[in-house]
Amino acid sequence: MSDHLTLYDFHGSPCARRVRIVMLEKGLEWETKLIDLTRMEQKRPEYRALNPNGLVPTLVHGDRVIYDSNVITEYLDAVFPEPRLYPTDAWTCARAKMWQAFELEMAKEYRPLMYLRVIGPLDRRRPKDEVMRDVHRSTDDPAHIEWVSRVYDGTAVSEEEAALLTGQLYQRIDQIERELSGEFLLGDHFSIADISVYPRVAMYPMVGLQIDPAKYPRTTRWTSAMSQRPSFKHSERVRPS
Ligand SMILES: N[C@@H](CCC(=O)N[C@@H](CS)C(=O)NCC(=O)O)C(=O)O
Repeated sequence: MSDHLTLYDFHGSPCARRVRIVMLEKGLEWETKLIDLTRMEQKRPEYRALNPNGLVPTLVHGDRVIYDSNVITEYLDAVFPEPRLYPTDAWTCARAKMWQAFELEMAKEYRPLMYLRVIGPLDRRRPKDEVMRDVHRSTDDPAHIEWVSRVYDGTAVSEEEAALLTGQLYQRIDQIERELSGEFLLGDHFSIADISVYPRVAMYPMVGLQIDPAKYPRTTRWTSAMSQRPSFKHSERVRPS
């Protein structure tokens, strides 16, 4: 089997970024194929043939297709074990995976705000019929079509709902702040837990949520240390530099 790696990716996708970080940590090279989430390309039949969930990222390794960022990172860690990013000890590995589960919950709270505050304004730079034409090119699923229409109109998420989601997202930072007892989420060891959670936290400002260093000193220390790591820096862009 060929060792060629192709990542289906999109700018600003925290889920794809954690895969980029893992590949950079392991010194892997890969090809990038962009899936434009603002045009709902993730719902196109040809992409869903690779990833039935219609979400980014998907990794193709030789003739193997792997989707879901946590599945992909665990697969990469098994196939390219150096350096190990998933702890080998059962309890430490369980703790790392609980951070991944935590991040999956954060993602549910984050997604509506992303559409309200980022994708909606981006869409509105074009006439609505143009945006809707692109969506129809990607999918005929009425749920997705309706969602894009509401995102365009700014009615997908109400301000009341946005305020509740904001509260929940800050509770997540409260938890990180409470649990950060060392340099990393698992204490003294850098691991997949940091790689899984950081990309989401780093995107808080994008949806208008600032992380106040006075209120969150440990979280701020952790995010700034992580952001200096070469793999984290180089993963900011979809193509490695
Ligand atoms: N659990 C999945 C979630 C993937 C996911 O939600 N991806 C986002 C980008 S970070 C996406 O494709 N969003 C488009 C959509 O919601 O339709 C994973 O970790 O891969």
